[in-house]
Amino acid sequence: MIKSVCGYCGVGCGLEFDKDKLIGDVTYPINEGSLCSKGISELISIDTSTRLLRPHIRDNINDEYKVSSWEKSIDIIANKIKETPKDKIGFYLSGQLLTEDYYIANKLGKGFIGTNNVDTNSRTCMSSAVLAYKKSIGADFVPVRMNDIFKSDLLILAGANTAEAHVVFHNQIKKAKKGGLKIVVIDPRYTDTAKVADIYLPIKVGSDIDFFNLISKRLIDDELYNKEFVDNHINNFELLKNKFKRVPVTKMLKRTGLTHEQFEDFFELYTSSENIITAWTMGLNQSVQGVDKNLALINTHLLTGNIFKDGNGPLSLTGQPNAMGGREVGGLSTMLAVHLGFDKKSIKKVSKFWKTDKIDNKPGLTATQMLEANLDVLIICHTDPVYHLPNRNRVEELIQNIPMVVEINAYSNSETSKFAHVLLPAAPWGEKEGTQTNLDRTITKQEKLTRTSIECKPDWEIFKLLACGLGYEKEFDYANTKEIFQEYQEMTKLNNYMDMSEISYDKLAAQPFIWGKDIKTFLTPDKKGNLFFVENKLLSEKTNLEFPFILLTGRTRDQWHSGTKTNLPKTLLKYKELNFCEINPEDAEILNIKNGDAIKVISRRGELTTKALITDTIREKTLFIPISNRDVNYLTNDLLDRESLQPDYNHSATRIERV
Ligand SMILES: Nc1nc2c(c(=O)[nH]1)N[C@H]1C(S)=C(S)[C@@H](COP(=O)(O)OP(=O)(O)OC[C@H]3O[C@@H](n4cnc5c(=O)[nH]c(N)nc54)[C@H](O)[C@@H]3O)O[C@H]1N2
Ligand SMILES: Nc1nc2c(c(=O)[nH]1)N[C@H]1C(S)=C(S)[C@@H](COP(=O)(O)OP(=O)(O)OC[C@H]3O[C@@H](n4cnc5c(=O)[nH]c(N)nc54)[C@H](O)[C@@H]3O)O[C@H]1N2
Ligand code: SF4
Ligand SMILES: [Mo]
Repeated sequence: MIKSVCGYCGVGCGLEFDKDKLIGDVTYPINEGSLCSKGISELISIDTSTRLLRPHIRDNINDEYKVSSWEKSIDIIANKIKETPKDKIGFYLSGQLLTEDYYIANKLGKGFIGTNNVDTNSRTCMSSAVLAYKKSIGADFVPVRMNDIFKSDLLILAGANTAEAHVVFHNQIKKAKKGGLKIVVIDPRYTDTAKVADIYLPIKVGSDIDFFNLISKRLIDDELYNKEFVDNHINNFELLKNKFKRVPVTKMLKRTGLTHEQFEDFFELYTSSENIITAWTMGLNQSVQGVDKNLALINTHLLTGNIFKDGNGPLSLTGQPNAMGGREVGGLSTMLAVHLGFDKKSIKKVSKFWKTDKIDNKPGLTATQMLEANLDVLIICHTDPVYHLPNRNRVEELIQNIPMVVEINAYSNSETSKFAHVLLPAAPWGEKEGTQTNLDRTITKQEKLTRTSIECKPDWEIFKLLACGLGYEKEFDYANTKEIFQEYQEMTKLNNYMDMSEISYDKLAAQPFIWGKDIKTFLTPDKKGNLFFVENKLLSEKTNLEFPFILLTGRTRDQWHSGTKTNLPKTLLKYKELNFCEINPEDAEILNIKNGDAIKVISRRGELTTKALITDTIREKTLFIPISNRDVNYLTNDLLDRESLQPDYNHSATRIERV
């Protein structure tokens, strides 16, 4: 029997592999033996006809790919990199890479090629939360753990659909509810998550800042905030108090679409709850004001003092299995490594550690900037930007201007593969080993369960080959993932709150490690939390008579994003039709649309054809299309948050036509 961990979502469930069977690990603290359909079906996805099994190359994206050798393919890429100015090279990584993969790619890009254009799809996912945590509590540090729900009185889920996106955690929420936990769900859709709520608040899309500001203002006005905590541990209180004197309360409540009674019922529960966790995900992060939405939410915890104690705190629910580990390593272009930035001192420390003098001192391009930056080489690994970036028609135009696009993928049917020149076959989950950090800082180990397909290589090894092709054999002389992990462990000593040196790599699979367990104070220089006054600036795309609907996009339980691993003929667990667009019955009636009708959804940027699913679980004038519909981003808007540069995926103005 081998113990390993699921490679899908940020919950990071432990599992056991016995000959050819996968089951949940009953001794594992997070899932206690249970797995969701994705975890159970991990093995199925290793063995499908759509695996990418050999390197492929072509000169032009209109040509057919030809099978190539590793040697030749790496040569072509290395030669191109050597002749390209470093600021014209980009690495587009993924929160699904293992920590060792991330470490090597980051070291190669930032440390030796000398470009900080090393970013990740987490930019489209977590970057607003990263920025908000840094601003308010001083570091990209999640100060709550999932198990805290058992010590809490109230769990608020804002823009998070745990029933479909963090399934096993959702089961734990249901268990905690039996023990007395109250649950509030804030979502424009009455989701499966909302079904377990004590109070469901059908908020209007994009008005979460108003909602959280209403809470903060009331806490201050009614003197219900924690005065002692604020006096001793919090900055900017007077400023916030003064700013709140002039906010238009009635207008704010109106914007949320909630009634006075709904808010009062909620506020009564809120103020009578001693321990509170507020969890959120894409409903807040993916926004032109994603950082501000996070800050408005975190403000409430700073005012009440519901932070850094059991059963309390602002809990960002990371989506991908190792988005957190990637951030720790330094996989965002806006940081260098181990949570260090591009200040002189940090560059000096990291240069010394890596024994290099090539590190550039300014942040690199973000994933959401790379395609329009006239790059000459773009290396994409474990993610599918043509599928996942907003405003796809423009993405397709831009990617065609890049002379060399390299895609490293374990499967052959991504959308990006249509625009690449070189395809390199990676070994997927089960065929490789390495570590990952889940959404609440638990470091676990994926184990190799089956032989690696002959020509496939783990992602770290592919970056190592590339490093060697560029002449850095000595600096990238790793024999296995353990050696890389141990170097990374050593590196975490450069950051005073992140030391991971006590972990034993060999014991990790059986004994996960939780880092930062003892951090119970703010990580800002003055050890105080920072309040920020933020306002809903209504910056998202406006609806009008021509485009009267707001489009939401999001997860369904059994599918993983583009579906290369989950939308397979052999996967028997499809509990939901994938091709649909939810629409409210009143809107459908006005448009004379019946359930199942073929419809065209159109935005200013593109269109797609799908089927109407009429349901009163969605607010009027709002639509929902699951992201397993690969065409979804032909519709979405490429507006970005000005600080995090995360896209405003959830607020595109659209209209519907019957086909
Ligand atoms: N099954 C499955 N699970 C997954 C994934 C997957 O592909 N499939 N992906 C993983 C990843 S990478 C991520 S990031 C997470 C995402 O996890 P979640 O964010 O929980 O999932 P989403 O479905 O994107 O939707 C979030 C909710 O936000 C709501 N929402 C939209 N706009 C607003 C708004 O303005 N305000 C509020 N309050 N709510 C709003 C939507 O209606 C939706 O129900 O899931 C992870 N888990
Ligand atoms: N409209 C809309 N767009 C969105 C979102 C949304 O909510 N709405 N969410 C955004 C978010 S939060 C995210 S995280 C992104 C996700 O978007 P992507 O990251 O593009 O989605 P995936 O389908 O998970 O892509 C992972 C890729 O890695 C490949 N792969 C699998 N295993 C391996 C391996 O071991 N090695 C390598 N090298 N490759 C492998 C898979 O075949 C797949 O092509 O989408 C973003 N885009
Ligand atoms: S909840 Fe997440 S980690 Fe757990 S089995 Fe499901 S996909 Fe895997
Ligand atoms: Mo994500």
